[in-house]
Amino acid sequence: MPARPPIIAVVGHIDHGKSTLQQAIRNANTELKEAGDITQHIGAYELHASYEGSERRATIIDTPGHEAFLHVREHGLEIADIALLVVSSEEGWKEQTQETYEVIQKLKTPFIIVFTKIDTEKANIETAKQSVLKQGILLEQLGGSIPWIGVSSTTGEGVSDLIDLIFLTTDVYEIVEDRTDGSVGTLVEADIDPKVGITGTVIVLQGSLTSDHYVRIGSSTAPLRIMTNDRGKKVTDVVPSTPVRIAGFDTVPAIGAPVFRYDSRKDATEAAKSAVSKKQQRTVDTGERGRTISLVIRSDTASGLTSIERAVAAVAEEGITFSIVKRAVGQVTEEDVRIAKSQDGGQVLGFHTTADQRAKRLAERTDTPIHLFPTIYEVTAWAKELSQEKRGTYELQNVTGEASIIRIFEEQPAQNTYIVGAQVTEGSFKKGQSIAIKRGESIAGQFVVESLEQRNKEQDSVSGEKQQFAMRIKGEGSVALQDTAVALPDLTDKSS
Ligand SMILES: Nc1nc2c(ncn2[C@@H]2O[C@H](COP(=O)(O)OP(=O)(O)OP(=O)(O)O)[C@@H](O)[C@H]2O)c(=O)[nH]1
Ligand SMILES: [Mg+2]
Repeated sequence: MPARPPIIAVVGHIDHGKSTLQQAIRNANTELKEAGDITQHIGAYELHASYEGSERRATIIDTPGHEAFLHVREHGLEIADIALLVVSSEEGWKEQTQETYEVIQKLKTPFIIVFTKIDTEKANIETAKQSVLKQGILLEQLGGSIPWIGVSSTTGEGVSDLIDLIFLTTDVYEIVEDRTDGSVGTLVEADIDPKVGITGTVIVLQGSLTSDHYVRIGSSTAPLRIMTNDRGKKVTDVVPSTPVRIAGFDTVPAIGAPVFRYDSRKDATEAAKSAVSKKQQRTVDTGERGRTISLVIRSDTASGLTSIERAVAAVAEEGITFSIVKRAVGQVTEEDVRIAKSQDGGQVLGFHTTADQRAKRLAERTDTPIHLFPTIYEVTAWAKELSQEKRGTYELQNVTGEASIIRIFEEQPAQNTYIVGAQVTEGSFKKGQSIAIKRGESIAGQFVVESLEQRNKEQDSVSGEKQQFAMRIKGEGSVALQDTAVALPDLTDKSS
């Protein structure tokens, strides 16, 4: 099997300097562009370098560090031969470093630890090393065999040593063209380019692609007439381990899927027809009955859509379900608004995209919300707020008791536990029940009643107007004097 250049994934916690490092490696001699944007997609770039007197090539995959993009990091690592696990020497090991490391372990990807930002005032590489050692990762020269290096992407210190280390490390492994399913590569990203239509970024792993071929990914096909490299230049011939952007797909292909090559359009379309289109489950079900929020989701890329799905699933409150009724790459269209409108309370959610004029007009006319967010943070914040709001209105319509908070006996915010005194205004309170804390018009917290006490005796429930009692509650949010505790119906008892 012929050897091919290595594919290197740059992974790690948000803001630890992955994109800047990727640029510094790639452009060892040229000026850095202003980095610092939150990366929201996968990016694949070619590195040309000389190592031990010969010209070498590698493909570097930049991945986002934000927690919402775990799946993008996973895709990146799946095709990588080695990983650069970036750890900021200012911050050391963090949550997404850990999460990413777990993927590296699962896939058994060889990795190099790269301590970034060594030029800054806050940098402390010794502390950063300690944070890595604490994970049981035994670094070279410190009793172990895991290669590591400190770099500054800003001053360039350590960058050429890192490039050497990359080739030194990859040369230990046999990196060959070893696809066994007959495919030529993997799709790493898909988007819609306003000028050339649906495009896919493919990394070729075996054989080659030339401009007279056709490709198929799942049931999506494209001719190879318009192929561009990572610098936007037109190419006609692509060899293994090279990333290439292919324009002209008929439908949006799925990321992570294998790419097959054909000599004629007819062969490609016939194969596409017989390709089983596995309809993915689109509903993000939180497992509880209750309110459903219908969404039409749009993003400029296929991975963006998955990010939206993950973001909304992660924030869904108990009893709230986000149901994705349509997902598509590109701008929000009139048809999207029509579909959202046909659902009770349906909304359009766009991440990193825009809405066309007709869509906006229809949305205004029909009072259908279109929410467009440039970052996944805002998607998460919006979904969180919406699901809390829905939960609030749902439960406040079905309350089984109400009491005013008249004393705070004990506060343990670190454990989210409070012991409060309350006076019933109506209904009843039960041990084990969920309660909401209302402050004015808003919900300040949601808790579970761990224990109830009246006249120094434990009770299972308390009812009756003006009854005073104490309760120990644990949950989320806060509670203060003059708040109202609202006893909530048991969601599992009710069908909605
Ligand atoms: N001084 C200094 N600043 C750096 C260095 N590397 C990165 N930075 C800065 O750190 C910030 C974050 O860098 P990015 O490269 O965008 O971080 P990232 O890991 O790609 O972030 P995400 O893609 O959002 O996960 C930017 O403001 C960079 O300019 C470095 O070596 N030295
Ligand atoms: Mg980045």
